[in-house]
Amino acid sequence: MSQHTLRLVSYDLCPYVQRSIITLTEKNVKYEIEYIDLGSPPEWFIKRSPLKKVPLLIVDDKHDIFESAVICELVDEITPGSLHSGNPVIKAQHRSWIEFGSRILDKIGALYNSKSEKSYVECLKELASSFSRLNDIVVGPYFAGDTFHMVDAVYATVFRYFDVMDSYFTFDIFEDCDKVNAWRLKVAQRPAVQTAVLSTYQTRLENFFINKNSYLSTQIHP
Ligand SMILES: N[C@@H](CCC(=O)N[C@@H](CS)C(=O)NCC(=O)O)C(=O)O
Repeated sequence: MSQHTLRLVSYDLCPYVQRSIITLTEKNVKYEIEYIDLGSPPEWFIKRSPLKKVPLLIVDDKHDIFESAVICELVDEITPGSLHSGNPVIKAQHRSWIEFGSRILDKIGALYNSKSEKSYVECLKELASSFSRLNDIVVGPYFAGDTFHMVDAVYATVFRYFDVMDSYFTFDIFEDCDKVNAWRLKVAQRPAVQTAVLSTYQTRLENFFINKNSYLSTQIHP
């Protein structure tokens, strides 16, 4: 429940939008969603979004809130309960790993934009190393044990890429990461995670990869 009217301006493939949607759903918040075409964003969006990025949360028709971390924190604060630990140090630690998750998203972007096999393989190695590092810290079944936190929402959007990309790889990127792999499967079962994307997500993401004309595009055999 929230006393505010919330409108989430979104792009259907955006992982940062997804983490906002997961947070809104987990916190049982009523909101409207508006998808825009990022390739040709409407004029009103360019005016309202200083970084010209989604997600943008319009609160009470007048306050424009940008940056997914800020949006998620706001949604958490204006609703009962919290997706963070009550312990400030643990909360800070989760926020640190949320940053790490955003850097993994950067690496995923570098992967699907890589033009050469060499840089593609380099990105895959960096991703495998990030998951291996995560494996040392994950408690299981969720990041910090039995409770779903905001950090879990962030990684759910990271893992979703691999539901589509796994079939392009000749190896299992999670092979040596038993805890991360179990965590990945666990968050994928969460209803808020499942409903954070449209039913067309897989096909749209695959087409997005194909249109990149990158090394990854050549690995796709639909
Ligand atoms: N740091 C931002 C990243 C958001 C972001 O990169 N959004 C992408 C779509 S996934 C975007 O709007 N890109 C449009 C652009 O860069 O022009 C956040 O956490 O909200």
